[in-house]
Amino acid sequence: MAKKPAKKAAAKKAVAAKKKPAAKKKAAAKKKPVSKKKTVATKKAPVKQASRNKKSGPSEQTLKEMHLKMVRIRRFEENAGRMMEDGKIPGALHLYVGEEAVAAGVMQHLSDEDQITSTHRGHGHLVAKGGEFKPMYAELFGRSTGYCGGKGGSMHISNMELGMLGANGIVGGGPPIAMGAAFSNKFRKTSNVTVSFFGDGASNEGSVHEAANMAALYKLPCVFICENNGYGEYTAQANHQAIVDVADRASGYGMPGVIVDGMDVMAVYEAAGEAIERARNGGGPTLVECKTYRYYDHVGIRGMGMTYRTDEEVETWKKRDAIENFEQRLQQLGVMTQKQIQAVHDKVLSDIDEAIQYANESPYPDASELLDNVYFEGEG
Ligand SMILES: Cc1ncc(C[n+]2csc(CCOP(=O)(O)OP(=O)(O)O)c2C)c(N)n1
Ligand SMILES: [Mg+2]
Repeated sequence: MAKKPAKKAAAKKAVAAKKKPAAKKKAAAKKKPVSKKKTVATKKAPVKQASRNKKSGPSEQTLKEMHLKMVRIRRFEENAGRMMEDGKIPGALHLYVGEEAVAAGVMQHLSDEDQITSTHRGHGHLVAKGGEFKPMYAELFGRSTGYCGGKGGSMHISNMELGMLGANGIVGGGPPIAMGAAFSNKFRKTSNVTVSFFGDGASNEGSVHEAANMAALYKLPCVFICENNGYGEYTAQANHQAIVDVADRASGYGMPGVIVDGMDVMAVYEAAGEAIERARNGGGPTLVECKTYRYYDHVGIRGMGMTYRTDEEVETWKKRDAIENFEQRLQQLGVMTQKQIQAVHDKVLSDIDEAIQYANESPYPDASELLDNVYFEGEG
């Protein structure tokens, strides 16, 4: 894949975008699936093109684990979304369905000692990081047996033992936390890596630019994963930024940028693997942009009935479904049979039933615990 001066390309695109009449601009920016991985690099921050190395490719065990992670995320999410809309789960849930390959491919490289920061769309990140269904559902139900004792809920769920530094209701809130954790890892001379997930919308936030700038400056063991699903709430990417590829911004931070097909778990696994290895070995941060898509609305399954994207667009992306396509690939590779794949789905569904029952039967936190773990400065 050809290297290109990202700065020039971005500037050209910005000029081209200005010249286009609004209708044409919208049509041009219609969310299209990417089919190939591309590396963006500058003279200052060169990066080698990630190439498939068949000999050292993922083992059968790794492939099966990534498949399991994706199935666990999807089933967890579908059930959570339904329960939210049935009024059993309070608050708003932002579902990750469609984007599973990103979390599964990245997390496959991380141990519990490595940390992540998540987003408002964060259940998939925690599931892939090793989160268990029971304390996750209990947290969503607001019960004391949840990961945060029922006080965090969907958008503030965290678990330090798993290195999950937190989902975040503040768009762009995660990267500065990840940068700080990476600074701590470097300062303490650990070999841990911190990965920060954020969306295309979040990529416009000042907090993201500041975190990326400092991470590159100090060559921190940090990886920035932009989950570009083409929308920030109901605003298409073309209406919230003048660039098409968020990875173009990497050169401005002084780090390599990589674009990867976020619907292909193997591609994500490879690209994330290189970036994480570089970070672990003192090579500093990378911006990995995963082109992906959320199947459901911004919030929940039924959503709010906003007309901001076409059914055809959704269907086009669903044809590239990360799980279905990977399952076909697993069978072609002789790694799993259809029967074994079905058994994975069945087991995940029965684990979910058990976890929902557990969450339902768990108590709410006691009123006396209301101010536990609440930190404040000053008199009180
Ligand atoms: C600082 C801040 N601004 C605005 C919002 C409202 N908000 C919630 S989600 C969202 C869109 C985020 O888009 P993106 O980062 O692409 O993530 P996605 O929802 O697509 O996964 C916005 C604007 C917020 N929660 N925090
Ligand atoms: Mg988005």
